[in-house]
Amino acid sequence: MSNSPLVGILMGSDSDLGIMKEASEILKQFEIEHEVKILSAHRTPKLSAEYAETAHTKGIKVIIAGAGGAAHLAGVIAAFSPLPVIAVPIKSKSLEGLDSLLSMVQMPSGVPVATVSINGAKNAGILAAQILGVSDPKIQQKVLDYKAKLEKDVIAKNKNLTA
Ligand code: RP5
Repeated sequence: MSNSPLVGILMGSDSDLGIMKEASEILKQFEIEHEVKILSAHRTPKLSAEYAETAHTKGIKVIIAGAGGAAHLAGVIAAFSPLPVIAVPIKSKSLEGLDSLLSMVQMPSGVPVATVSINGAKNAGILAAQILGVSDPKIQQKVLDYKAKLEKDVIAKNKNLTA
């Protein structure tokens, strides 16, 4: 494993950690170095911009950003960073995460973020691994192994069906 983190996992609040840790867990499974930070588009806008402007100079290759409600974190990071940004809409208390999803997915032309499903932090981690795997055969092999395991699990479930 490289010592320097390749993926930055950001979240708007520590209240997002319960979901966002799933991105960290799958990256650990793929043995991909990553860092985890709380950064808010609204509460720490300067720190968010600073992180986005400098992450690529420190060896980060992909950023995952989770936020809930008026979820502008991924968009703000994408505005300042040349890196691919994966957005995770966090399920909110009032609107079940639809507000988060729409805040993230409806980016203006020219500033994309790749938005996964509501609370889809695990998929965000897998997508980050797939992006890294394009230029790293070892990581790509781990993704292929993961997919083979998915298939094996479904085949086993079919064998166990009794109905
Ligand atoms: C967003 O507001 C965070 O991403 C979080 O999902 C939501 C609520 O934050 P807290 O009030 O729990 O800190 O910025």
